[in-house]
Amino acid sequence: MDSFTKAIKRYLEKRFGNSIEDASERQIYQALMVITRDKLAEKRYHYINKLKESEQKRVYYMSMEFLVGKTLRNNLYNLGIESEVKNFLSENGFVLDKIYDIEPDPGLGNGGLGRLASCYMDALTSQEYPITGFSILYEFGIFKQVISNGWQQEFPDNWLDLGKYGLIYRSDEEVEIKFYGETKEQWTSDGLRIKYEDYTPIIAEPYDLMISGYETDAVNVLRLWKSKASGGFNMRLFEQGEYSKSVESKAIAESISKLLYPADDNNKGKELRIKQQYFFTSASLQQIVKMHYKAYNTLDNLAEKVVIHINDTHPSLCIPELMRILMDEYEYSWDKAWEITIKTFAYTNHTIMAEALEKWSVDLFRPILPRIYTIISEINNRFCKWCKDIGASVDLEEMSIIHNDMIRMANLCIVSSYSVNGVSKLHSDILKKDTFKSFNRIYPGKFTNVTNGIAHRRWLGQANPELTKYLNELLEVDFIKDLSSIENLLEYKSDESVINNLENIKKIKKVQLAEYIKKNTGLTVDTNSIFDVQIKRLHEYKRQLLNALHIIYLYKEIKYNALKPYPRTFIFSAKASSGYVMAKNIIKLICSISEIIEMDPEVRKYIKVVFLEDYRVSLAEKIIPAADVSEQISQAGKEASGTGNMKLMLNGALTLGTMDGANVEIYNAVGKDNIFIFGLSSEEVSDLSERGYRSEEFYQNSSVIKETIDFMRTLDNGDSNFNYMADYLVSRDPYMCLADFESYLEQQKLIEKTYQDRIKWGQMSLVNIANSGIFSADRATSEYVKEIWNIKKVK
Ligand code: 26V
Repeated sequence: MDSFTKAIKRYLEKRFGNSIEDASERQIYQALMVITRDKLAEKRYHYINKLKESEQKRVYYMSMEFLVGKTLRNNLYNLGIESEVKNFLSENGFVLDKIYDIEPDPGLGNGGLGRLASCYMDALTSQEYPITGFSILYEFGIFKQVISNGWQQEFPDNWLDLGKYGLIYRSDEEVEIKFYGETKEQWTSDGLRIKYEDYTPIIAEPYDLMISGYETDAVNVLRLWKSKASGGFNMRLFEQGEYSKSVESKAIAESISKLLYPADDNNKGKELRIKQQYFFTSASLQQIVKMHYKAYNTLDNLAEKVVIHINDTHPSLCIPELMRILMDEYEYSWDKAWEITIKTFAYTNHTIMAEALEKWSVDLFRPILPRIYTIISEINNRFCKWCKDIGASVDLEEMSIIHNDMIRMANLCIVSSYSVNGVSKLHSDILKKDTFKSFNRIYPGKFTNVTNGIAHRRWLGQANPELTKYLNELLEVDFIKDLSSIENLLEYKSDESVINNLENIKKIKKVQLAEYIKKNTGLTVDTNSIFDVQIKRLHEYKRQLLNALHIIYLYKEIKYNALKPYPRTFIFSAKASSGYVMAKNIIKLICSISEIIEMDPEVRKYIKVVFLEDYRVSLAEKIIPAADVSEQISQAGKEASGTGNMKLMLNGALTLGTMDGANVEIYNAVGKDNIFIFGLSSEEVSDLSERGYRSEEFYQNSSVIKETIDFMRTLDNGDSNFNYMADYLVSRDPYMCLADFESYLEQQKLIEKTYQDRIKWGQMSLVNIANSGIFSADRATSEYVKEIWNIKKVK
């Protein structure tokens, strides 16, 4: 620690010519970021040497997204020096929390998929497993959301400005990526060779982010690739005065890593997206193969020493890229290359929403990646032939990789990987029984389940130090090291003093959140009210609209039926992808409800609606510890897993949910008396869908639905969209909000009643915390380690 504080002082002197007394907060921030990074790099050096010596198998985790969250606090916490640094700074007149605030959230992801990747990096590193993440160094992460008159507006997120201090540039490991051009077959003395001509080269520059583990010597790396033109700008054009043309190719090259695609809901076959995918998969594969060859002088044993994990289909071009490298650069035959390839890849599916399943049109794809296209096409031909040969009555319409001139990336992944998994029991069952049933028939045993998990060290240890400290003293076990030991809390279920203490901690977190709400929205919320929270991407299938409809119902009852409900604060936070009109309309609707209630003194005594803008990891860390109710109300069968549900449960919120995704497993863990379940099951949804769902029938046949929707229309003032949304619900309602409304209402009433029995609620909350052990990312990643990857700790 002494060396750490010395290093900070030295950095301030050398870099800024400042002593700590004269330093600014911004300088302190920079010094802390750099010194922490370098300390981790030094640890990494020892760790990597051990790893190399042991020649053990490694995992490479490929993901277009890693939603890392702020790094500084996480690293100081993991290094076990947070309180010393805090004291050192406060002795010198600085507040560590204010320094933390300076760091931008590296928003290199859209939502659950990207956050999961980061939780897994953290958990695997804490358990000393050798893993490297690969992704793109987006210059602009997920947009900053500003709400203006209720409508979402998007602004660029220039995170590198202040975020760059955590990165290490590795100029020695640049690689070249080839686009466009033509491939030619050429007979040489060694046989048939592929010659690739007239291609456009792009350079991939590597930047490493150190990933620390909790109380361990392990340090893993997240490698982020940045695109750069090969050869800079055109000097001749520049001299001729054609300045903008001279830098054009540079700008085109750099556009590849410019921006994270801010949509997670549809795949609108964009050229730039294909380029991003190939750019980072090719760069990563080239590096993996090169390192392996250097270590072993052969690639024959690649599959024994390497697992490449594909996080959703976005990195699926890894597969043909490995085939290409093996055949074109290392002269392997097709058969030998294929044998290695199918033993190297494992794939996780994260969605069954048809719009999000990736497909590329052949016409778009082939000119950009001619050689890769030929390889995919050959994989497909051989796969289709194999299907016919085994004589299975298989459905090639459903299974072939290329179909109707579209390349189906999930099919490519299934055919080319040794393992395919879903992310919750229900989701994995749906994959096997429905989405990929024919594949499951011809590949028995290939499909498995690994239920998602969360990094509890961040989501409890760091986000809720008050609860962590209390449980530590009470339980006398190190549940931060091993979350399963948190079940010891169950012993205190009947201990009223424990229940009271938990309630007091919840209150502290609610007061903190209320301050944030006041500061950011101007709204004053009652910290004795129920904090009812729905935080996640805005998607119709997640049904924020159902939640809004319930609030409209309450408003009507308070206003016209003298209902005096127990006070509630409904808290929303969500980004909509920029082209998703209906999602933006739902945000507008929620904001309009909030405004109307705020203007009505009769109503705002009881209910308030808060929409917090710019949902991101650091905001989630503030909201989750303060939540009483966790809204997990997706249409059954649609949410692959959910992970926010687990984070909220761990912090003592009670789930109000459908039997969907991991909610089913939360239900099994806590038992029916400690959760509020409503709505159709996924089979019932399918049945109703098949029979033909008509929301208007629900409107006509239920007086509460009818009255609520009719009332909703009266709120429309021309500037709002109540009428428009009412029409949508009655005429379309694609995710069956109306079908589930009455059952939702019933559970909402039960919540209100139960909350007022403070002991009962406290006990339920305690049972939730105590049973959250299975949702640790340590458990989830251990399953990947044992069931899929077969790797060992670095000792
Ligand atoms: C899809 C697409 C489609 C093309 C445009 C860009 C883009 C970007 C991301 C995605 C991913 C959608 C899949 C996803 O985020 N799934 C979520 O994964 C979580 C972690 O497994 C899981 O908890 C959520 O239930 C699931 O929705």
